[in-house]
Amino acid sequence: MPLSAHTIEGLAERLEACQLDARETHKITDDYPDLTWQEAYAIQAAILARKLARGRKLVGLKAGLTSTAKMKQMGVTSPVFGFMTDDYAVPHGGECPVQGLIHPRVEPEIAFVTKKALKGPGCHIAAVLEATDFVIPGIEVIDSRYRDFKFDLKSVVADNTSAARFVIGGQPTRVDQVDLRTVGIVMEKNGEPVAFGAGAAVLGHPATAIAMLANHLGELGQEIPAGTLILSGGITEAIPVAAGDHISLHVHGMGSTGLRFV
Ligand code: 0L1
Ligand code: MG
Repeated sequence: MPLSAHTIEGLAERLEACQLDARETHKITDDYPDLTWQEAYAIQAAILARKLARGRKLVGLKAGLTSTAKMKQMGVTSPVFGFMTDDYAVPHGGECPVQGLIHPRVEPEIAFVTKKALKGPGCHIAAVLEATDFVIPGIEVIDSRYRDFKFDLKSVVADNTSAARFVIGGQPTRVDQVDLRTVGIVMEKNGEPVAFGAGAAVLGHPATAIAMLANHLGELGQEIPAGTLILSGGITEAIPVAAGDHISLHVHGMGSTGLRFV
């Protein structure tokens, strides 16, 4: 039986409370094994609505599970999508208190900023590149609200794809100044390289993730507005972090960004 609006609101309240209190919970599908994708995204949308109602601002969108290897491993053919509000943003080089987080991990990403709206269906890489104002290095801090970071895909969609914090910085770069497939990245933890890769790890080209987001939103009658920041997904596996860790991300030709966990 489909979940009622009341149940969806209650599940959103539970997941958001766990996020705000930095405590774990059990998976949504433990109680609702027949959860549909539509219901999972409806729970996520209800979490966003709760934040906006309290005066939070939507500051970005994200694609997750975008590395081909991880998608194969999880048995999915499409990434998952989520959002970031203003309280998720960490200043370039700034501090990120771990107190508000459960079991944070960091992912190296390429962030896109659009200058034109993107609307699916039928959105493709060329349309994304044409609509992109600039790309910039970004680090996403993910923090599943589920016990031991263990989940299934619909539960993780409901939990806003584990979104928690992010930082962007470095050199805003036009897409004709960089080959986003071959661009190399190195992420360092306390000065030691811990993750390396190239843009092509994200669906062959990070712009593909943005096109898939536009197509996903198109199915809901929505679009990616001009001026939107979008994290295109982790280029490598996520790296666990703790208080005291300094993380920096270097993207060839695009500069560096970083943050310190305190
Ligand atoms: O941004 C991401 O790739 C995370 C998507 C959700 C899965 C996870 O928490 O690893
Ligand atoms: Mg990510």
